Amino acid sequence: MLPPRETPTRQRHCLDGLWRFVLDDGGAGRAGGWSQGLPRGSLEMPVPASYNDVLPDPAMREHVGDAWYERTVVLPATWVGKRVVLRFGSASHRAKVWVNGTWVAAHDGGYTPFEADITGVVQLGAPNRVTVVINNELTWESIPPGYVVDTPGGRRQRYFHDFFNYAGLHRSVWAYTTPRARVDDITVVTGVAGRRGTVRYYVEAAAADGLKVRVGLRDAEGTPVAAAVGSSGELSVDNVRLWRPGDGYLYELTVELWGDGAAAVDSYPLPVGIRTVEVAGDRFLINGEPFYFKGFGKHEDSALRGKGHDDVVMVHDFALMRWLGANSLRTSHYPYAEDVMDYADRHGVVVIDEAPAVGLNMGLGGEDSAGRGLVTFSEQTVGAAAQAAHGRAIGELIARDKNHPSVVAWSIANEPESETAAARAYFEPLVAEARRLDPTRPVGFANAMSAPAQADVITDMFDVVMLNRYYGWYEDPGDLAAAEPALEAELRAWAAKHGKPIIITEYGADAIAGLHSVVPVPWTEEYQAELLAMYHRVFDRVDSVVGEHVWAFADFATASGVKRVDGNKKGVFTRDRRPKASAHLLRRRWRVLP
Ligand code: BDP
Repeated sequence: MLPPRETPTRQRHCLDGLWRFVLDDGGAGRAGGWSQGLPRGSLEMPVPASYNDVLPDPAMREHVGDAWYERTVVLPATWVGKRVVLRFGSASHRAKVWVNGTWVAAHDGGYTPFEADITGVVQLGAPNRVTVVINNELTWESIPPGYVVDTPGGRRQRYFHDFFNYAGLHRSVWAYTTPRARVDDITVVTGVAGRRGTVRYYVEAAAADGLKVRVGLRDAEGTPVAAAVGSSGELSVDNVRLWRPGDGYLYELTVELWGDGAAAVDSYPLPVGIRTVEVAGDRFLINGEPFYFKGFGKHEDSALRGKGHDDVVMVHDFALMRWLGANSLRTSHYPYAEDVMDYADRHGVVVIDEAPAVGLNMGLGGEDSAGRGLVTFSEQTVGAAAQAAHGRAIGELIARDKNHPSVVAWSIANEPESETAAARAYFEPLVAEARRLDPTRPVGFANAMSAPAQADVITDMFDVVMLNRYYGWYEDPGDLAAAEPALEAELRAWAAKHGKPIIITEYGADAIAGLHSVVPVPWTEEYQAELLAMYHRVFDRVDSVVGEHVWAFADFATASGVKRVDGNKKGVFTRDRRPKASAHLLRRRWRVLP
């Protein structure tokens, strides 16, 4: 799916800002026809943002159910004759959209974009009412899963993952135009042979009978380097400048549709980084060279905004990662805003791109033991419906992110149950689907500590071993002397069993910023730093380890629970991005580690 861009043939208009907002507790909105106009109220809600923390109201924070957004928009009269599209970067977790009271779109899944052709319902040059209802309930049919319980205090959401169930219009909303005959999708696959780069391209055009596809590739200075005619083909670039970690060099592929006229009918520019990715034995190769991942699992999370995308937070976070010497991140535990992916492309930051499949493991319990006593994979719990939703989520992730050079691997789940035959049956078709959709990138999943090498029965289907490990925290808390050999033995077991590259996708400890002790004890900054240093000693001894992603970049909000103090405190930075002692330790290591 192509993001909206301004081009010689396309315009766009941003619908971010304050929208009218009404929480709907009992489903009155759907029954009462709020799609034809919201009841008058005084609430306004910023977009993009989660709604939960904007107003200091427990009912807003813990709301379970529908929330309605509405605004008026006037789009330029000059758009007459064009195809007009309304596009949402994300709406958590499902949404329905109306324009002037006519239903135009529905979407399930809180972390991927969706759009609607509104040409037939929009009035150009006049006010239009855009209405959206979003619903934040996690169910046994959604990814991530959850369930809603009735309590004496009202309906409550239960879920099995360790981050707050923020909801809202989390990313930008755009109206944009395309010509009727248009470039609908582009796929590029790049290759390198010596000093020559190749860009294979596939263009899907719509309503474009009789039109020709022309493509042209320019380097970052704007100099044309290759061109071709036809809806698919291969471009060749001599003396190629590769996209590399730390050097996000981008070419631009302009795809045009031409008729007999003097100008292109449609024109769309796609940034292209030329690079290769490959797993060879226990190495992870980018451009044929072994790559070592240094960085974090993160969250889209900040004060007040929740999961709302914010350019200030994004640029600051990337700057802090650079300050530390990090070169990569995992989009734990869901696809991040497209702005983040674009930024990573431009700045040479390597990304493991994760599907929103988290909490598929009742054995881990969940923060308030929501999963206790439940079987993970069954028709009453995570069954065929969730598996289908999971497949769709993988499909939408790959469709959205397939052209990003920064993305070097897909993670199709975080800490799922992976030690049972049911898990294998669940994952087999999903792995096959990910490979079918993208045969060019390694596929992995982040393995939970409860399924060590001898217990896991699914890793053979994947290209990389990705491990989340908490020796010295959930296991042997406070005892690094016991944790160190246990960690090393486990990593060696994985290396011996699979011979694949091992990326440590999580390791860390909670630390309350400002809590210190001479003898490092859990929850202090000293203990967090010493734990990381212990892991680093082990990583440096185990050859198959090709990467270290600390959990987590910054402290983040979670559901309430007795193991969480105002959220998860495993951040190397506080939630407002102040460094803990461990940040300085990582900086000393990562700035010299190749
Ligand atoms: C892992 C999860 C991550 C949690 C982390 C923790 O992948 O989402 O936040 O542990 O417990 O199980 O801090």
